[in-house]
Amino acid sequence: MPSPSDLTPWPAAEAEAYRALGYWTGETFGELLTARAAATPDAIAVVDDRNRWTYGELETRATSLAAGFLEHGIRPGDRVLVQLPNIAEFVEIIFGLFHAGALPVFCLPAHRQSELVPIAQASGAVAMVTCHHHQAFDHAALAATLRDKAPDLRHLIIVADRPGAEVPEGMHALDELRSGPRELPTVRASDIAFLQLSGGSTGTPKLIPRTHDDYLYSVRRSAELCGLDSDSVYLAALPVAHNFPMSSPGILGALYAGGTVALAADPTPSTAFSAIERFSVTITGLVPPLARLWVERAEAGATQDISSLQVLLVGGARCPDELARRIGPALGVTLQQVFGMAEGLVCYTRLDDPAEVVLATQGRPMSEHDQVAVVDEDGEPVPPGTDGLLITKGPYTIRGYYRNPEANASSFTEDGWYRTGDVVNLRADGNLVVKGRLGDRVNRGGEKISAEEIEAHLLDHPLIRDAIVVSVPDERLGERSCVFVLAADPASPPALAQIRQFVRERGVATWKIPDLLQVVDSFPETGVGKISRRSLRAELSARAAADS
Ligand code: OOB
Repeated sequence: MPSPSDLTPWPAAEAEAYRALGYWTGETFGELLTARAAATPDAIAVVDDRNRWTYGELETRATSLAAGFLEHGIRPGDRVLVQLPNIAEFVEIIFGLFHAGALPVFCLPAHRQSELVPIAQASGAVAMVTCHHHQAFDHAALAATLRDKAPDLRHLIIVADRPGAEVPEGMHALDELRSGPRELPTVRASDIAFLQLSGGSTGTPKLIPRTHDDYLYSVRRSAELCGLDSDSVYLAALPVAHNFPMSSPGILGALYAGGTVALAADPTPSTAFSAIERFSVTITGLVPPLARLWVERAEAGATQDISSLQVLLVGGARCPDELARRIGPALGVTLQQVFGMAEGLVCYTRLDDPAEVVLATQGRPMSEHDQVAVVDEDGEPVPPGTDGLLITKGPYTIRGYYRNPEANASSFTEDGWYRTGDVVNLRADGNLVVKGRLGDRVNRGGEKISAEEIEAHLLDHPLIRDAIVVSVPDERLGERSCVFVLAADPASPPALAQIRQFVRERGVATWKIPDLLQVVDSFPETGVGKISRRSLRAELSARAAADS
């Protein structure tokens, strides 16, 4: 079982208040599915290219998997890495784990060894559920490598490429696990339900423990604010394990509302528009670069009928105002901006907000009991209407990372506020405008890159003496990554293709591979005796932005 220190609790008085307000209801995700399956067993819960399951079927499948997980020695409280593409099995698997009281650790399909080894180690995961192949990548082989490097990782469970297809020796096919009914453990809603990953963290991964109580509240509130009901069909176009398609309002919001979850194999307009047409999708969520692709395709005249789509959420990175204005007319939808983070706080524009608010702000906190404050670098409040750093606490924002006291010391104030690192402007009407970020993170179209992580890899390259990674504005992605390099031998500087290949071979997620390279003779002086990489990054970033 996880030790209590795995979860930094909310102060007792606040926890009591959230219960008294009816925010934390004591219901678990497993109980939610059981209740929905009892109420509307024949309603369609999940559809993808190959499957179509009712709530009754989903519940049967999930309880059967839960029995199998328990029979294979996965115990309540155990952590289980889940790395899957957008397939219906993702839903039955996570509910199987919820029913078994085990904790999914949500990994993304693009994660590779360099992300997954530290995640496996930090979470102490005993099992991994993954697919065999996806987009020409052998995930089962990756899982085998992880098993060699993470001693606790004992069970590898594989979703076979086709039903009945072979999986590598020493691994279990998911279908083998399905087992008869069995008594399931009692799960407490105040316990951790799963671990999410913080975007762009480095070193010991920042694992985010979310409880059933707090997360289900955020799901319920999101479903309300995004207008979900039992007729809603939510399309998971973004990678489904990410917090945004999971809960804003996401697949969990759709299931909470008794609606349908549809999964698209990828978010490109051709695949996703076909899914919208086929499954009569009513709502989905996208990062801005994808929203732009969809808008461009629709403006050019799409062949598919996407008229069922009513609401498009856009978030994960700042949506340019110009793009925001085109979304409604091009796609025939109501735009809803969302500014959220896996640590908790989620802000939405409301469906009935005036156009100015929807087009130019990232909305306001979803809970009346979210506390937000805008402060300077010393933690002092800035004058109203001035840009500053956003800090927050509330009924679904964590008070600490999982087993990571170091990150807790820097990311939380002594009185429990989470330092988002985002620079925002809080308008008089309560809506936030996101202006940027403090620190060393590139937000590449919603995918976060830690500058420090990539620099550490680059410093191992024989042709590189020193390297600094900065973000450069990019019309499509919002930001891209640029590496400034001091060559080990100025006569033979590295080429971009070489460093891209080097970083790829380090086994990092594809979006982290540097986009641009600038070889320089020296880094700018910071004016302080000690070299501050942070101020160097700021300076190089400004220079790269001016050049681009
Ligand atoms: C979402 O979650 P994460 O954990 O991958 O990233 C959170 C960070 C925020 O701190 C902020 O820097 C950035 O992503 N961000 C935005 C934004 N939404 C997120 N920056 C500007 N404008 C926005 N609308 O990205 C996430 C989680 C739940 C819902 C939506 C996004």
